Amino acid sequence: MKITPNHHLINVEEQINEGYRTEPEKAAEQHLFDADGPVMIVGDTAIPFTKRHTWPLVVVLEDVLSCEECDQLIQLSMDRMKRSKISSDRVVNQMRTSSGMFFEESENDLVNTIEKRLAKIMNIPVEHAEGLQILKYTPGQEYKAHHDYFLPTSKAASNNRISTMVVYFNEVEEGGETYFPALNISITPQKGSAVYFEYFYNDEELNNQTLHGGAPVIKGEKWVATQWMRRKSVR
Ligand SMILES: O=C(O)CCC(=O)C(=O)O
Repeated sequence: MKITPNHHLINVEEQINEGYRTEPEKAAEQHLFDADGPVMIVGDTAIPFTKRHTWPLVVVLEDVLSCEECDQLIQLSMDRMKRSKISSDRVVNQMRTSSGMFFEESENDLVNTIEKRLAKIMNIPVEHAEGLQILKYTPGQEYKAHHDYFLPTSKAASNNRISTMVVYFNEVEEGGETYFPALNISITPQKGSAVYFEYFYNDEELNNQTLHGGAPVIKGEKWVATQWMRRKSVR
């Protein structure tokens, strides 16, 4: 049988359910992202990336979207933006003051192409991808530091998130960095670039360290897309 990331994820889950894991599996941590080399080839495009942190893995990628794709996604979402909510219960909270919307899965050709590209980069089958979320921040708006995975007490944790990619649609005049306080990393949005990180480690401490937030925008606007991957298929 050909081993795909999908099979790998399901096998790991089966083993956990059975309470069986070998000593080497317990000790070994693996990255989901194929982080060998400084460039990833996706279709006919070379996507350069820089590792900003290895455990947990935080990678900054350039040229994930073209300028035209960024502009088109802003155009397609701007009339559908609503005040952002948080957690699986979808509640309004001061943690997150941006506005946002979700595209339906493969809602149109552009979204379909981009979902497939992001899944390829994230090295997870597109069936594990939540609908693409678009966020817009105006001055003063932010997303305070949080984890993307659900707490074990949440119903959503039975098919938890395992990795995230935040893609930047524009350069922000001032503020709006994505920051990881536990890792002392801050990423300045560049049009078409992205930050990727994952939290599918055996060691919960590594997962905890992916705490991150969107710093308040001081001047200008900030537009991003967030792609979350789940451990099991969602479509
Ligand atoms: O806006 C950002 O820089 C981060 C967004 C984010 O943390 C998220 O969507 O989970």
